[in-house]
Amino acid sequence: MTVAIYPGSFDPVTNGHRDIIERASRVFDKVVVSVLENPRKQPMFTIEERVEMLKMITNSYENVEVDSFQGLLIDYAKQKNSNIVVKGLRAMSDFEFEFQMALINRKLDSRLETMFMMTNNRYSYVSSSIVKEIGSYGGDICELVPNEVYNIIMRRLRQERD
Ligand code: COD
Repeated sequence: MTVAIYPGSFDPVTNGHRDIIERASRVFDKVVVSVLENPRKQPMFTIEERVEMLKMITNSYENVEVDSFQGLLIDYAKQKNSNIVVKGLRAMSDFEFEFQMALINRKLDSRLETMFMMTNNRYSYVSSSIVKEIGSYGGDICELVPNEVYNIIMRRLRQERD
């Protein structure tokens, strides 16, 4: 059984993330979408909130699990019996960073393969930061985030503005 890990911050989840999850679920037997608990970052949504939102948008996919992790991705992948990491690629700017990450991860664990999925061109400009930026000025984010979590995200953005 091929188990792939799709790691990220998902702060918050966007339609770009959802597109990668959906496509990966058609390629691998199982996809574990996992939120990094990064003590060095100050996220807008807690780990629990991000996990919950991911669960809400993936509950119809039988082969998708949502989880969170701390520490190194290679250790987490081992724990999940996986040697495949899925990453999404938008522009060249993603490539440079992701290329370095893929090489570092393979240096740390030679079994680990990083598989890249090109963004869907409908979402190539979408990122969690853009969602937060637009939302913080009261702009409409309805085409950027999944319908199921739109209200939750809007509520938090409004609270941050007030
Ligand atoms: N279209 C396609 N893909 C997208 C889109 C989009 N519109 N938006 C985001 N993505 C992809 C990103 O390219 C990324 O692959 C993934 O979705 C998650 O994105 P984010 O922004 O939510 O998450 P990141 O990039 O902040 O996540 C970083 C990780 C958590 C993956 C990384 O920091 C990590 O693995 N950390 C663990 C520690 C470790 O092992 N580090 C490596 C050794 S130093």
